[in-house]
Amino acid sequence: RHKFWETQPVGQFKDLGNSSLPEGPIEQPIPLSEVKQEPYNLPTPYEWITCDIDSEEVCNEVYNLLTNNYVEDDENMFRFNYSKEFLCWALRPPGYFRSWHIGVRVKTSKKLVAFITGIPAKIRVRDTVVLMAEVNFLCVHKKLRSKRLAPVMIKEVTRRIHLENIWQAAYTAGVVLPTPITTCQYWHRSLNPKKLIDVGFSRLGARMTMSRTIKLYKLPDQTSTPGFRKMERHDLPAVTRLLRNYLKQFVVAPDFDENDVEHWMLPQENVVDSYLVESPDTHEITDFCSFYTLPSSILGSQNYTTLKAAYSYYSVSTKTPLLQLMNDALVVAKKKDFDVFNALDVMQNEIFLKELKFGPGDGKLHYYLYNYRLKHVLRASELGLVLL
Ligand code: YNC
Ligand code: MG
Repeated sequence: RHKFWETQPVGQFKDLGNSSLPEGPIEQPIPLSEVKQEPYNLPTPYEWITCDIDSEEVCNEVYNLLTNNYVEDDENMFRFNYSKEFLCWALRPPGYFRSWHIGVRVKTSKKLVAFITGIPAKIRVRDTVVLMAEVNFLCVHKKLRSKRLAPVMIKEVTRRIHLENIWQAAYTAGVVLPTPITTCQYWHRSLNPKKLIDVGFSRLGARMTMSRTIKLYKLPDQTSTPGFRKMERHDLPAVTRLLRNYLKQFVVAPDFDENDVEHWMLPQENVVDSYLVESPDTHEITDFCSFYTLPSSILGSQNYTTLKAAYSYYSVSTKTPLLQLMNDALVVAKKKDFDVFNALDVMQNEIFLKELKFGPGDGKLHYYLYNYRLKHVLRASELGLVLL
C-alpha cells in the first residue's frame, strides 16, 4: 500500500488500536558518526542544493516553484500562493538550519524542480518537551510527479535533521499517510461573500439572494472589546506568559519561549497579525489572537487572480469570551481587505466556529509525528499546534 511509509518509523495502520505499544520514540537515536554522511542519490539529471533563502534570487526561484506547483484544492480551482516575505518568516525562526532548506535542480539548466524544508521547534507531547523538526513546503514540479522523488526528498531532509541530532518531526498533509495523530477540518468565514461566490469558493445558499448573503456576513466597522489593540514589542513577556499558560491544556503543543513568540507573533505586514486585550483599568494583558496571511491563486476566474485569506493562528482567552475576541479578529481582517477567514477545529475553536458563521470546508488536514508514537488518535480539540 505505502511502499515508502511502511519502511519509516511512524505509527503504522496495523498498530491502530493496539494500546500495548508504549508512547514515545519508535527508534532510538544513533551516534552522529553513524548517520549517512553523503546525500542520497538522485536520478542523474538532478542535483541537490541548499537554498540560501536570504538571497533574493533563490527566494524568487522558490517562490515561483511553489506558486506554480504547490498545494491545490481537490477541484484544482485554487493554489496556495505563499508570499516571499511569508517564506522568509516561515523558514528563519530562532535557531534555524540553512541545511534544512533543500532544493533539487536540473544539472544542465539549473532549473529548480523540487523543494522541502525543515525548521526546529520544541514541541510538548503530554509532559515531555521534544526538540523536533517541522517539515513543510514539500513540492515536486508538476512535470516530475509520480516518479518517487518525494521519498528521496523526505529521506534527505531526515538525514540532515539527524545530523543536527534531532530525531523527531511534525508535519501536516491533506493526504492520508501512516498514521495521523489527529485529523482536522478547515472552516471558512466569508468576509467578501460576493467575490467568494463569483470565483466559485462558495455558493449562494438555498433560498438566499446575494443581498441577503451580504447582509448575513456583514461585520461592524469597529472592534467591540475595550482595550483591544495590535500587539507591540513591549508586550512580548506578557504574551509569552499568556500563551505558555494557555497551551498547557493540550496534549500536543509548541513550547514557546520569548524568542519564539517574538518571531512567530510580532506583527509583520502581510505575514502575521496579532492583537491583544489590555485591560483599561489594570493594564493587564488578558487575551490574545493572531492570524497569518496566505493568499491563494484563483486558477479559473476572469475577474480575479487572488483570494486573500487569513488563517487563524494562536488565540488565548482568559477574560474576553473567545467568541467576542474572534469576532473582533474578523472585524480587523475585514478592514484589512481579506476575503475569507479560515480556522481549523483545533484547540477551543469549536466554541466560535458555528456561532460566528464559519462553514465547514471539504478538505481535511491530517497531523503527523515522525518517530514518535501516541497510544491513541487525538481529538482535534486536544491539539494545540498550528503549522503554516
Ligand atoms: C505528502 N504530502 O504517499 P507511499 S504537505 C508525505 N507528505 O509514498 P512520488 C507524501 N508523503 O505511499 P509525487 C505526500 N504526498 O508509496 C505523497 N507522499 O509510501 C508519498 N504536490 O512519491 C506517497 N505538497 O514522488 C508515496 O509522488 C510517495 O510525485 C510518492 O510527489 C508528492 O509539505 C508531492 O501537496 C507531495 O508537489 C511532492 O505531489 C507532489 O506526487 C506535490 O511518486 C503538490 O510520497 C504540493 C503538495 C505537500 C504539502 C508538506 C509536509 C510534507 C511532510 C513530508 C514528510 C516528512 C517526514 C518527517 C521527515 C523528518 C524526519 C526527522 C527527524
Ligand atoms: Mg516524483
